[in-house]
Amino acid sequence: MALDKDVLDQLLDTLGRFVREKLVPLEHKVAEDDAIPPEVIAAMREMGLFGLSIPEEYGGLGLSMSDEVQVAFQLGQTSPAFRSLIGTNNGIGSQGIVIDGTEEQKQTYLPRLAAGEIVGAFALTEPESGSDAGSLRTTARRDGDHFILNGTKRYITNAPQAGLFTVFARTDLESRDARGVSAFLVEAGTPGLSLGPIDKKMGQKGAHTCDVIFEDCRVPASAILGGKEGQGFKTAMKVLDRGRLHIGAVCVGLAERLIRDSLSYAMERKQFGQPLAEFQLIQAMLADSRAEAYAARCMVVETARRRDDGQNVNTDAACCKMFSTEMVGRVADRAVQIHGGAGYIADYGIERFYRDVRLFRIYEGTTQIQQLVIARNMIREAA
Ligand code: COS
Repeated sequence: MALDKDVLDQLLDTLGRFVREKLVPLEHKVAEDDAIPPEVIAAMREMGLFGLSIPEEYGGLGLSMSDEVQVAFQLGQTSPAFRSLIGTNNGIGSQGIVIDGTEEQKQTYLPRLAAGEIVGAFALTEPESGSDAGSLRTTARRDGDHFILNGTKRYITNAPQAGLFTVFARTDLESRDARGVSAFLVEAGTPGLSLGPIDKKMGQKGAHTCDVIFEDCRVPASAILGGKEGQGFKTAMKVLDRGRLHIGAVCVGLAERLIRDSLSYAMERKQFGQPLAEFQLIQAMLADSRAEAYAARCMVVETARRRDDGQNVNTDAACCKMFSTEMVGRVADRAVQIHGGAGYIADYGIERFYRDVRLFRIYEGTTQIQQLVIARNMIREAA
């Protein structure tokens, strides 16, 4: 259900101000400290940002996808680390429960995720299984009315902070593909669950990933998401459909921020006796960025609307993810070019965004996986 227009406008207005006045001034510090200050986390909890996509009956704001992308356009206007903190509770760390969870699982976890009391994480990727998610090797061996988990998950976003992991593991030990995979809800602190050291990343400092290791980690059968074995891979794919659209929206926000910064620099900085913005070769870069960001915005808005209408947006969400993430890469590259030497120097923050946006083309399904999803669906529809 969509929020009342006035309520949504108010939320977007408050969020816009929060981003401009509180988050943007902290960008450099968050990158330097590799941490988001606790008062910012508290303010994000207060604004309900951890529960944007969680239904109201479980304590969230219950935003429609159309509303959620508007929020992501705003939150995208600053360092992605801020968005990442709330990203898993609204996306991959909660949506499995929202979409496929039992009523009891929803009651147990969604209110705490919505309040930001716990952080959720999505444990799919493994050392030997990334794009080929269906080939994962983590096992869940049945032992009476329990399962025993063994395996390692890799690059798990927010794992160092997480209170709840949605873990994908093979319950059909004979299987090799997606069909033998189930999803489990595993709480942090469960004996046998441990974390590796925090990964040193290229960018997005302040957002953390690490390995999650399961060694004879015993969980009750009631921890199976939705209560049904063998459904885990489908749950993962449904969660990613939604996540990919959200990432597309974040990239639009970031591109718009970079275009604004590039334009104001180009209007201020003078060379050959006039502002950079007067040079047609600079104008071409600004115009290309503007048109591409606008195209991405339109795609995201339209796909969100169609998803809210109940249509299958698997292909379109992949189109949005692919186009928007590649688009923001080009926009960030032009932003560095327009800033010239200043674009390469840390003080201006442009090189930081250039590194930050690189991740978007990789996680929640690489560009190549989106191409594959799009083309496979095209062939299937035509057949
Ligand atoms: N919604 C619902 N069900 C879906 C689905 C979706 N979006 N996509 C696939 N499925 C179902 C299929 O219908 C199929 O079901 P049946 O066995 O009943 O026919 C099952 O899931 C397996 O699908 P498929 O045969 O397409 O699986 P593949 O192993 O070929 O994998 C890709 C498909 C490559 C698309 C998938 O592995 C993928 O998305 N990989 C990238 C993973 C990723 O994004 N990782 C990022 C890290 S997580 S942040």
